[in-house]
Parts: sequence; C-alpha cells; structure tokens
Amino acid sequence: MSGSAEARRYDAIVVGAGLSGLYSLHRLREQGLRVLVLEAADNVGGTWLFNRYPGARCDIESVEYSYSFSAELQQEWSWAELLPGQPEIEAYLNFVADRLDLRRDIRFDTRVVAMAFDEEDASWLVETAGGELFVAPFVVAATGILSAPLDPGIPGLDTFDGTVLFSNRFPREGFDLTGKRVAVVGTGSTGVQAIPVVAEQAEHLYVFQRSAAYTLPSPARPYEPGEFEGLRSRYDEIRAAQRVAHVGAARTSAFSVLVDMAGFPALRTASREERLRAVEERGVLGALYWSDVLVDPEAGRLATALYGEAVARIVRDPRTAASLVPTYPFGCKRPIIDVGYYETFNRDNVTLVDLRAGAIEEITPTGIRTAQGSYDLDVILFATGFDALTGALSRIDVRGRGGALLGDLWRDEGPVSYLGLQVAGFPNLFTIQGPGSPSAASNFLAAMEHHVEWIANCVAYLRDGGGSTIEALPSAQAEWIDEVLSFVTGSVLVHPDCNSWWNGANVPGKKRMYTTYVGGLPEYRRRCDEIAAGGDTGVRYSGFKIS
Ligand code: N01
Repeated sequence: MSGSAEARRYDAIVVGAGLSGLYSLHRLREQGLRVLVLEAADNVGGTWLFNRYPGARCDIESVEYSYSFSAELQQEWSWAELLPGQPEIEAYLNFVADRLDLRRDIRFDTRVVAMAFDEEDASWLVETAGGELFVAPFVVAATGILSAPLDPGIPGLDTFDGTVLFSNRFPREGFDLTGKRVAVVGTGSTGVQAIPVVAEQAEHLYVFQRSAAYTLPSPARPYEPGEFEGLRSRYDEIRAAQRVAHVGAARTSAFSVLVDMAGFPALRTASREERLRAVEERGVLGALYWSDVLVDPEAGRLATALYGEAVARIVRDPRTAASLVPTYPFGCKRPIIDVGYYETFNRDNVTLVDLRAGAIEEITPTGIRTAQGSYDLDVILFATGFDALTGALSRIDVRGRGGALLGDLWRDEGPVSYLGLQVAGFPNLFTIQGPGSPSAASNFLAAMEHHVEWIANCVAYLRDGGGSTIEALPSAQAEWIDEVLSFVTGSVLVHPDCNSWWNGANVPGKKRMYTTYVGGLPEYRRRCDEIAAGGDTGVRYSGFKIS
C-alpha cells in the first residue's frame, strides 16, 4: 500500500452502498460521525443493482424485506408486489438514498482494493483502485454476502462466438433473447427464477443442470387494490411479529416451509394413501410438509422419493421428470421458490441437459460441448452463484495486526469470526453479516439491521471514552465457532452430499465449513446484546479486547 501522506480522514469508512451500507451510513451519521461510503458501482443497490437477470425477485415479503428503522420510510413508500421484483427493490433503495440524503457521502465508481490496520495510529488506511487513500479509525465492511461472482471455470469461455451473460452482472439495458438459442447454466435460486422467463423469450432454451433443485411454488403476485394500504397501517404489528420470528420473517418466505413443517404429521408413519393424497392436494409441497423430514434421514429419503412423484405429475416426459429430482436431502441448501419452473419443462422449446449423465467439457466457438453431446448456442447465461460470505472481503487485500491477510486466514482456517461481527486480529473492522451470524439462513434484512445497530452502538461506546480499539479475542472466536457448529452437527445441514454456498463447497479449494448461526435471530440478538452490555460479569463487550 502506498504512503498515507495525502490520505483523507473520516470517523468511519463504510465499504459498499447496498442495503447494509446505506443503513450504516445513515445510522453512523445520525450519531454525529463524519462517514464516507466507498462503492464500486455507479449507484446504490449492491446485489439488487447487479442481479437484474430476467425473473429476479425477492423470496421474502416486501413488508418484511424492507427497512424497519424508520416509520417515515415505511409510510412514504408503497410496495406494489407481495414478493418484490428486482426493479422495485432497486427503486426502493434509490428512494431511501434520496429521502435520507445519503448520496452526498457516497463515492461511486470507487472500488476498494486494499485496507491495512495501522497499529500506531489505531486506524485503517483504505486504498481504492484509483490510488486514492482514506483513513478512519473504524471500517464497516458492508460488502454483501452474495456479491462476489463465482467464475464458472469452464475452459474455452473466451472462444465462444456468441454472447456470454452472467446473472449477477446482467446488462442494465436488458438483453433481447428473442429468436436465440440460449443456455442457462445453473439451477440454484437464480437459474430457477430465470429459466421460465427465458423460455418465454428464447427460440430454444437448454437448461444445463449439475444438481437438481428442490423448488416450491412461489406466492409472488401484485398486491390487490388497497391490500398494501391495509398492511401499511399494520406495520407495528408486522414488525413485532417479525422480531420474534426465528428467521426474521414471520410472513410468507422461502423459509416458510422449514418453519411450518413441524406442524404436520410424520411422513415415516403415514400410510401410502396419506402420502399420495398430500401430493395430489398440494403438489411438491405435499412431499415435504411432514414433521420428520429434516430430522429423520429415512423420512428425508421418503420425502425425496415422494417429491419425485410430485414432479412426475407435472413434467410430462418421464426422463426429464426423473432428472429433475435431487439426489441430496431437502433442507441442506437454502430453499428455493419459483414461478412455473417445472411446467417450463413441458414446453417444446425447452431441453434439460442433465450434467450428471455427462459433464460440461468445454465451451467452443459454437456452443457447449459435454460428455453427452454438443449444443449449438447463440447466448450462454451463467447463473453459477457466488463465493459467498467471505468472497467479497477475501478479494480485497485486508491486512490486520502484523500485516496478516484476512483472505489467507479464511482460506487456512475456514470462515471464522466472532459473532459474525469481527475477526480476531482485525481491530475496528466490523463485518456486516460475517460468517457465524444468522445471515445466510435468515431474512438478510432483519439480520442486517441488527448488525448495523450493534456496530453503531459499539462505536458510540468507544467514542464516548470506552477506548480506541476493539478486537475479538481468538479464544472467544474459537468458542463462538464451536457453538455455531454445535447447532448443526449431525444435521441435514452438514450432509456430505450437499454442496452449496452455505458450506463453501461450491467454490473449488474453499474450506468446507457450515458457519451460519441457526439458533434463531431472536436468540442471536439476545446473545449479542448481552455481550455488549456485559451480562452477569458486568464487563462490557465480553470476548472482545478494548484498549
Ligand atoms: O447460486 P447457487 P444462485 N457448471 O450457488 C451451478 C440468493 N438468491 O445465484 O449445485 C455447471 O445457489 C450449481 O450447481 P451445483 C439465495 O440466497 C435469492 O442461484 O454446485 N453448473 C448451482 O445449480 C440463493 O441461495 C434469490 O452442482 C454450475 C448453480 O450453478 C443465493 O442467492 C434469487 C457450475 C448455482 O446456484 C445463490 O443463488 C437468487 C459449473 N461450472 C439468488 N458452477 C431470491 O430471493 C455452478 N453451477 C429468490
């Protein structure tokens, strides 16, 4: 990193102007801090700015996937859809940025490439791609958990004569797929959302599926006239329910199935007639809504088989239907909800390429060559996911005490952190939704608001005379990670057949480790607040060293 002579000083630097960065700026500014936000893009929005692929939509209700900290924002913004689409969320974030006058403290088109902790000055020196330097005692990494695109790593990509698109950096002006032979590679939440929409536009769609997905029908729809107004008048009640909900969402969401299953009878003891009736009445949902599916491996296997029967009732071609059935247990990946996914495979212009029958070998000038044949294409749309949770910060040269590199630490030890808020050895660097917090398995927005508020309170405490640095103790970090892992030991979440961004197995070479806190958002909040307040010991911020 270059010298710090001309570095500009702030009280806090926030990296990223997505959902977390915007609230961090607002909150810290309200506390009287001089804050600068550095944002690589040319506008606010973070992941909701980049992921503008066809069909992009949230899987949590808008009244819960929105800021709860401001009654004014809630009353002034009107949601048009139950589960908002990408354009509506992007518009909402622009509204928030303008309404709270946030843009004046955001530098757009400014990518942070390095950050180093200066132990003598107890501050961070932050360097941008343009070579500018900024200094602040506190850095808030609002860099997002699903913001570092994963390179599909397929040989020959550069040789393709057609158009290559990526869901997580889709052209702002859109892309007309009419009359085109299109491949969608990837069938996670993104692919499953994009596929039905692409199928309606493309001349022919080839879906390249490496792992089949469990996906449940989405309740997405526009609000009926007057419906949102009714909800708006009940925001206090809605937020109160959300606050005590395990996943930070009390209404319909992708997580509903996991929460609701417990109330159903056991699959293992159900008769064949009862199982079939459930599928007849509720389709794929009927295969999964049983109380024992997540906790009893045999019930999980029965549910997968039943799910296959439900899919076969929708998808007419038996071979395609069989290929669409997952081979790993339900619940070990983040649930997916879709609009017309399985029905799409009944269209004449859609072909499923099950890569379990022959993997992709290379991309050629004319298309994709697999071990089972070649496909001529005009467009390839990659929906291949992210280096989640740690990817964004690992791609920045973040150096803590003694010049230790955060990316190296996470590569060698796995995604460790204390509470998901700080990593030992990196004083005064706060991570929003870091590993070890409920982030990945919760309503991101609810979890994020708590993190921003906790961090802001911590910064206020330090500035009020509490000290100049705060850093997680290695022992507290190790105990926390042990506790986080203890929740999932032996559970479906660490099933060896489950490769996902939840456990890092989707990134070649990344240490496989499930580090999401699944004890529930209310309990997590209580723990964090107790740690900040000192609990029985009266020592504030236990597990952290303050100096
Ligand atoms: O990414 P993913 P995503 N060749 O990692 C496949 C949130 N989200 O962007 O499973 C062929 O889930 C990969 O195959 P496999 C949500 O939290 C939310 O879809 O590794 N295939 C998989 O099928 C979600 O969980 C919303 O075998 C390759 C897919 O690509 C998270 O973002 C919408 C491949 C990646 O799936 C991530 O979802 C969208 C290769 N080389 C996203 N590499 C909503 O709110 C990867 N794949 C609704």
